[in-house]
Amino acid sequence: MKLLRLKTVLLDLIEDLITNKVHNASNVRKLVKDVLEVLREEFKSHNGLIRLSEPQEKFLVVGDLHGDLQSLTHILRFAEASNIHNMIFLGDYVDRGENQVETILIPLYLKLKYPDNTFLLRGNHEPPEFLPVYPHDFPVELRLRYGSIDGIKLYSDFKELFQLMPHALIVEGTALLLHGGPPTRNISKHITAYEYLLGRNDDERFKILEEVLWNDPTEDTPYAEPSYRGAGYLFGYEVTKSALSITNTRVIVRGHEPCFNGFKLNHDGRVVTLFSRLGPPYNNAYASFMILKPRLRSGKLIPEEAVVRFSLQDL
Ligand SMILES: [Mn+2]
Repeated sequence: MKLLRLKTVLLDLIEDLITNKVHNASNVRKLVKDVLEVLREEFKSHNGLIRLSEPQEKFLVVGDLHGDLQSLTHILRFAEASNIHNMIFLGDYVDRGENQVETILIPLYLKLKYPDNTFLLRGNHEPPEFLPVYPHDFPVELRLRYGSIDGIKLYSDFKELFQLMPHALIVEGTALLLHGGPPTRNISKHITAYEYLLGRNDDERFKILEEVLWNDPTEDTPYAEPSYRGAGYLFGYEVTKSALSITNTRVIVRGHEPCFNGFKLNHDGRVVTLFSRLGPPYNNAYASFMILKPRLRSGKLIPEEAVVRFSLQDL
């Protein structure tokens, strides 16, 4: 396993990628195509669900970024200073924010350089064809930056890339990570984690992907109710309990919802929501990320202790 040398990566990124390559459509297309190849190869083996054995090293988990390059840089510097080599992103890299192109290119670059240490989950703003999202100004931003011909080509490369992003990740015995939430359907003692999180046929696969990308936790019902978002469901603590049991994990870590204090807990601390961006339109006081430590099985996971918060003053 190649160790992530963030100091070098950051220098590369800031000096090279942001100042030069990012302005050149053919460089960006090459980066996207190279990452596509890596993701295509990986998808063949995981089919949408990544399973990692209990980690020997720390993992840093990043929530929604939505174009916030400053927060992303802050988080990478923290990882560098703390000697953390593994990163899991929970999706929603793009839409909103003037730096949304950089904010997705940096995780892609990390994936290319450190494929075994970097995991890029899919968010609802990396939408499947059947589930459009609003606002979705990413394709507009690509056209503005690279012109309409290259911008349209690039967006079509990105769409292919979104299809290959994993839907969920299980850290064995520890955590279930996904963008929205666990599915409210097909809950049974006999279902496997693969069937539960990916569906047992094409029809289920689409419905479950919608839930995984769009669901939010609620304290108002133990099971499920329709979501105010018009897609996905609100899931109650019974769904959380079942999802943890089916996936043999202890906590669900997800993004998707803005949090004024950077993060929030639901269902007795068994659902952690991370929001890793600052600034408008949410103007949240804090953003956050989370550190998953190895050998959690023997100790107690205290979400409040694992979450690191930061504000605009820290950037
Ligand atoms: Mn989202």
